[in-house]
Amino acid sequence: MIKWTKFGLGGLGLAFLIGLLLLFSGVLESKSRQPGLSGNAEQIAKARGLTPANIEAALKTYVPTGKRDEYLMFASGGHSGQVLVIGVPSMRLLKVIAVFTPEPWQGFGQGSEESAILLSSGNMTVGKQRTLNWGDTHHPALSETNGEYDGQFLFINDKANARIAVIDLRDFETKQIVKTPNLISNHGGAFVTPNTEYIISGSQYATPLPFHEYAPIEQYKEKYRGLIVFHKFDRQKGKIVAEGSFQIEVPPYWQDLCDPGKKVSEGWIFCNSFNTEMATGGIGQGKPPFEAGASQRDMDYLHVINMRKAIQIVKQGKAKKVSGVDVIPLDVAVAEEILYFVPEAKSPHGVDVAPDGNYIVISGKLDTHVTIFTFDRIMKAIKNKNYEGKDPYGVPILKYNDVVEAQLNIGLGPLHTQFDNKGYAYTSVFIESTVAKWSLGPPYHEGEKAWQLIDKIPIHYNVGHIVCAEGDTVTPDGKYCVSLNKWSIDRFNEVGPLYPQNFQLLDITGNKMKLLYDMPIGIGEPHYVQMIKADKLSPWKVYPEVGFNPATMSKDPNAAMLGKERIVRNGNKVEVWMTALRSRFNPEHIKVMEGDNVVIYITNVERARDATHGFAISGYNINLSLEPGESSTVRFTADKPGVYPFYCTEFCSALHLEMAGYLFVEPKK
Ligand code: CUK
Ligand code: CUA
Repeated sequence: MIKWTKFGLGGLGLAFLIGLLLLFSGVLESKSRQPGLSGNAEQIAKARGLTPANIEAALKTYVPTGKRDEYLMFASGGHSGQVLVIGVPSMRLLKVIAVFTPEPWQGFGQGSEESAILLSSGNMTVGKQRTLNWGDTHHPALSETNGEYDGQFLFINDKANARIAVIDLRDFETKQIVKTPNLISNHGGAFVTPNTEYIISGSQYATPLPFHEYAPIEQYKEKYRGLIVFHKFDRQKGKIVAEGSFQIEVPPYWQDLCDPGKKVSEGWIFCNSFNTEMATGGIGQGKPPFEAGASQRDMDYLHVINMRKAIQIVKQGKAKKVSGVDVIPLDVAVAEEILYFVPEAKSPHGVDVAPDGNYIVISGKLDTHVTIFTFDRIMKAIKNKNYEGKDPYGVPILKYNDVVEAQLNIGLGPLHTQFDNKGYAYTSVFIESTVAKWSLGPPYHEGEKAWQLIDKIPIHYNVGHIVCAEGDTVTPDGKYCVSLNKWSIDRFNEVGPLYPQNFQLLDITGNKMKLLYDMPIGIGEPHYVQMIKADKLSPWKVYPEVGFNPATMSKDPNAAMLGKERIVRNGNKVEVWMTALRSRFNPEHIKVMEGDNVVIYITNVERARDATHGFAISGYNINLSLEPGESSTVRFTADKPGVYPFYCTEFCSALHLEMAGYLFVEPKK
């Protein structure tokens, strides 16, 4: 039994909440014996064992049917290689955007020529060609204008294969996959500059440069290198372009996350690193394993990069072409003074530039502190050439005491930091499984000190990243944060030894954080997420024209159109122009000979919202998704004689089952 009065939740507020529930639950009163589903709100709450805090959380997160969420999260889908779109505060999953992995429902990599080209464009270009069909997505980045999310594009990296994908937020589909030249893997990406001129990405595990060259581990210091990559983005084209893209060679420390400067620090890039020890592992040869070797020193180096100057240097022709890309060699980067190091706490992970652009927050995974540097101090130290010394590659190291603004003890294992609109920062604390709230800079609130720990909330468990509403912009919203937890242990129904991840929604409107909701994630291990105000997005409801090709984002001149359906044979090539409309394909019979090359151009000529058709051919491993207006192409060799039904795979109408046809493949005589 719950004694409502026992909870100190602000009597008035609570009475209001319960009143509200009672008001809406009168209709539910009945004598039915279904505990938890019958009776009034108070009875239901009692039967289900809900506390007043639970009820408050429910009221803050429940979004009734037909109503929209205030924010959308774009979450990395981790190993799934995809991107998840989730509404906040309801935490409803709205979409899985196919990015690096075939996705049959969306017809992605499942027979459509357009998606096959897209997927294979990210293949490694050296050695045996393999179509990569998975990705390890880590960091989604929304495009920005003046440091604000503009709702136009989303970028995401594939750590496993050093790729970056571009998603257009008009149709929420992947438009480009770029294999980063010279890199095997990348971790510190994708991060955008405040006007999305560049998408930044950093290597993680140093490899010989260029990556396809071989060098034994004994030559680690001489031959292995890291890279900071600047992909030039052409907003008009909606594509990453080769012209203007460049890279900077950096020492073989394992570069981790980056964050571009904003406002005062715009034009500068900050990247973490660990393994400045240059440990090379070799546990089998009696050497210290990486985990020990790479964490011997107390300090690693924050890389401070003058991006504007780097751009000039490339323009002056001082870069070297490696695999066709401009790479600023390490010695040039040193000589031209575009790279500096700042000593940072042991085994750092996240680096996060605060909304004002001046504070730069670093967290050391094996430390209990967040460390705050200021851009002002860094600039002053650089100007005065006040160095502590140089690293083995000649990179100047600034004096820690010159650039540090504050250090704050928040708990063991801080990783990533986000910001709100009230002058607070929120840091995920991995080892401790908490989120810490602390005051960013001089006090904004009565009774608080500068750089003070304000609150901590336990999470469940092992938080990696944290995201807050519009948290990477120059004007974060506050209101919600989500703790992106690696372990869920005892939070959900058990589903075998592989547990879901756990996204925990936090209410950050009050002085103390409140846990509102747990969302299990049963697909991949998401790392980072960005959260955008939903009204900044204006996606298409249907494709703008019938015959629209999402790969070119324009009407396809060759699209099949209503009344122009036909089958044309030319030698052993058979071309089919087919339309899909509730509830038929036209044509319904396709007759070809064994060995013919078949091309089907197919258009969904519908204009009604949600009237999507599928197109699957049995035995040929083909399924397309045709959204209203969309035109797509399927190309295959009819090498399996027989009779193959094709049919619509979306339950589009009452006569959906009748939306079918036959492919006849006549055997060769
Ligand atoms: S990383 Cu995964 S928790 Cu790739 Cu941003 Cu920190
Ligand atoms: Cu079209 Cu089912």
